Amino acid sequence: EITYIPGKEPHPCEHRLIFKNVDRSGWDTSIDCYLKDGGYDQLKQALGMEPQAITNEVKTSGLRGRGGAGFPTGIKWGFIPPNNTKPVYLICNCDESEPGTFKDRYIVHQDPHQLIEGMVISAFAVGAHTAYIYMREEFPEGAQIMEQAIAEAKAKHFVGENILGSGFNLEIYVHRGAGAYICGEETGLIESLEGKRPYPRIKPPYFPAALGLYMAPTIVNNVESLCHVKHIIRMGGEEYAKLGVARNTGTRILCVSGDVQKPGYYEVEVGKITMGELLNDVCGGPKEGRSFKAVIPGGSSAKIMRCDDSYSIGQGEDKKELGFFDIPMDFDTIAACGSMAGSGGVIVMDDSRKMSWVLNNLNHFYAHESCGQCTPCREGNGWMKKISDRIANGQATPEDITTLEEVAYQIDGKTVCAFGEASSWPVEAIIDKFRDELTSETSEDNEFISAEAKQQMK
Ligand code: L3W
Repeated sequence: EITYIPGKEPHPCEHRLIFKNVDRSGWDTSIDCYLKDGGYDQLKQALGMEPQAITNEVKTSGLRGRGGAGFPTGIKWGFIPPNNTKPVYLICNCDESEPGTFKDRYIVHQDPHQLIEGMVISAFAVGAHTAYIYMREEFPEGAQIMEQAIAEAKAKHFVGENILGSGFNLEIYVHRGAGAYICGEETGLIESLEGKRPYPRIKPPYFPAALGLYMAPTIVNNVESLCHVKHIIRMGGEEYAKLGVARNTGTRILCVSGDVQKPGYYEVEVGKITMGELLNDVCGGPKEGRSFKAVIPGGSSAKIMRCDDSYSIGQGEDKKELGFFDIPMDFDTIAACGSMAGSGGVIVMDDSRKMSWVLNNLNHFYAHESCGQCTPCREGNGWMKKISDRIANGQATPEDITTLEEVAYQIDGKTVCAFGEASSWPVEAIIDKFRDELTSETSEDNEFISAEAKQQMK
């Protein structure tokens, strides 16, 4: 029987695949510990399969990427050109930087061999002989743990040349980033890995699966996604697909932060739990004397949702109205409600939070992290920060809100990468949902704004 560190036991609503060994008592990151738990058994199983059969299992499983976009993993693997003659690369995106997201770090820190096993199976499936773990700069200990785990796995022939006598070779390297959010964007990451400034590349037309690292086919997957592959092999794609709901299969780790009694990470079946069950039952409800005001459901780039709103989803006979707390936590429903499930970071705000502060906090982050390649993003995020500074400091006029909204829409859809949307969506949504509150913090006759400045603003 598995026991957990007292006080860190999973909630009964959880279904742990990936986090099974996280916070488990007597568990450590050594390979001996991992092997005692059936570690690398799925690698042995996978090496006896045809690579295409592994990809087919992943397609059947319905696994969708856990990094943010929710793109089907098996389909992505299938984009490697069939007539390819170049080396294929596998990259594990461990740049986990989306505010509100803190799951991949626990996999790395507490169960590194699960990630290595998932990576070797995935590399075998896509025909990669070189794999990189792009590790966020702020995870120095994670990099050490992974290096150590790779060395242990190599010593036991799970990584390296002729893995377990199969004839399959794979080297895995840990590459540390330098502390930039944009390096989590897959093409920025690839540029950084090539030793360049991480300016994202234009996609389409060329996605990394066709032209990626060194202009060769490259599969970039999130840490959690790669770990799921091991479980898909263990269970079979069809069984795995029975977890979760249609088109939103398996489990995923939700990271809940902010104004709840019990913030933390919770691995649940996708779509089997509603927002209300997550926040009230699993996370213990709002803090003493407070009520829930707003939630960002999928990392800071996802659009904010009001807890007192209802959401109309579906069409025709399937059309229905959902109260906020009745929204199931799956990719498609959250998207239909106008936001996104993203990277699983659920940020909760209660009635003590001022939206001008939330807006300002986010704008500071994105203005700091814009890589500066595209003018609308580089300049626009600076403007948005300055305007929201004024709103947060009570130095804004109502017109500032209109200008801020216009700037956001001038960024949205006009940049090389998704950072444009990631930074403008939060602003658009906060203004859309909380315009009255923001406006109430402004004044036509704001004493802090000189007549000259007011004239300039016009
Ligand atoms: C080949 C095609 N490949 C799509 C691949 C593409 C990528 C994946 C998803 O942004 C999300 C975003 C942010 N041929 C393809 C194809 N692909 N069509 O599928 O692609 P895409 O463009 O939908 O998304 P993306 O640019 O990868 C990622 C959200 O993430 N986000 C979160 C970031 C934070 C973390 C973290 O901290 N862990 O991930 C922030 O912006 O909103 O929706 O692989 O190549 N025809």
